[in-house]
Amino acid sequence: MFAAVDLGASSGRVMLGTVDGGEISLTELTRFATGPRERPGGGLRWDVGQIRDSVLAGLRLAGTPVSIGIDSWAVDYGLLDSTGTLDGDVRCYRDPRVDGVAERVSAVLPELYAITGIQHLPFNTIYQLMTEPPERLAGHTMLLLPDLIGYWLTGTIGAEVTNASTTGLLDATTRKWSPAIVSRLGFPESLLPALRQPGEHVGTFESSSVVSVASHDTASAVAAVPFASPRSAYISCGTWSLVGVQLDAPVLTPDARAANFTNESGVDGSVRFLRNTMGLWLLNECLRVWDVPLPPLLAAATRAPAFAAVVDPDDPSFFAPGDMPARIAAYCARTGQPEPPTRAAMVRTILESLALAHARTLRTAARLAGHDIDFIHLVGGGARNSLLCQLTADASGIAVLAGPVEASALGNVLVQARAAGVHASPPPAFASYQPCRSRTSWQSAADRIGL
Ligand code: ADP
Ligand code: LRH
Repeated sequence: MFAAVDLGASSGRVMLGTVDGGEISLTELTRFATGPRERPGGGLRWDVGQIRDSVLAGLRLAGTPVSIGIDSWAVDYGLLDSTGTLDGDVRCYRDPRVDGVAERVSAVLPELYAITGIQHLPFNTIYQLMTEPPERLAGHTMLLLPDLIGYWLTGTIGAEVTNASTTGLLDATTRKWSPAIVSRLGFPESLLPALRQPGEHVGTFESSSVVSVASHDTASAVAAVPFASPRSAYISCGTWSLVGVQLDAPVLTPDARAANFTNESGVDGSVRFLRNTMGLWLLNECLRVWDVPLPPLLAAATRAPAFAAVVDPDDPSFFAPGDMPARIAAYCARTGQPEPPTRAAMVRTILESLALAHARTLRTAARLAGHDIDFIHLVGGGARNSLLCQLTADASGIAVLAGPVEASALGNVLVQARAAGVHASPPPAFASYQPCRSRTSWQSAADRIGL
């Protein structure tokens, strides 16, 4: 038995994974909300104390698993002082402190993309670190969230490489911290701990080994994609939609940079060549305002008329937490479209807009990777949204294979099983959606907002 701690930006869970005849099954031991909180006086933080306590409570229900692995969302970190104590809060990547920082770094380091291959996202760790006062970095060690939780379990320090690749400080070719970036930006070398590979034993918690899995949740999710062919793409769909393909080597070309594609490190030296799209965040934020359950709303959205309005999910106005329905209404007004008249119509607008963004990004991925896409594997919580799966098939003209839902936890268990010498493979997709609506209507919807 293996315990997988999987921390998503909307919920965290501790799962127990068992492998029987090569097949993994998961039992959910605990699930808890993780979402960021506004701190009095300003600033968005994660409540890492509560996350740690919930993880410990979940692990207590796990008995004595062979091993424990931890994965979470990327880029966010805590700073340990010289006594090994967390100094200050763990800020959320949606905190506005990073506004304008990326432009400053580009001026000093124009070759950043050529070194790291990492998509320009304003919240990458490199930009967050630039906002720290130098005295907060001196004598401190940066631990990404799964490494921080692992440190609290084992007392050992390290940086798992798949998640380290999201920082914007790792060289995509050597898969080591980039000395050029660290020295040019003046970060102390002691800030970055030694790298760890997925599958390494990193310490012990009670009587269980703690194994460094693919600790970036998206790396774990992609490790669990049951690829139907080498030319299949994936969408890891939860708070974000991570849309791309798996490659053997990074693509660091000016074209890839212009398309803002990222080359994150995956297991076994693979590269996750993908682009972030805003994802189900838009829907979650609407639900938070409306305070209603999702399933009946999705049923109503299935019956709502198509293309009431369309939005660009990556519009910066949707990034911060807040009144999402009002922001979507404002976007529609700005682009000369009627406001979706009902909640169901609003949900349909969000899902059609996500499907369009998925299709657009997949077209770019195919162009940059130099091959057509046979199937789209849609994994993560979004795989439960059959309307989104069907719309994605329709908008792209490519069949969507849905599932697994708990892809990150499964990828987490896969790496642990392998480290223990147990053969395991991901479960197959549980549903498939064939494209069945003309793509012309999608193009005219996209044309409305110039996409
Ligand atoms: P994260 O790891 O980013 O927290 P998940 O992969 O857990 O995200 O996916 C969470 C999303 O899954 C929710 O935001 C919701 O939109 C979707 N989801 C969860 N349950 C259902 C359901 N019953 N039907 C449709 N969608 C669902
Ligand atoms: C998804 C994810 C994604 C990152 C974002 C910060 O949970 O890890 O891959 O870009 O969160």
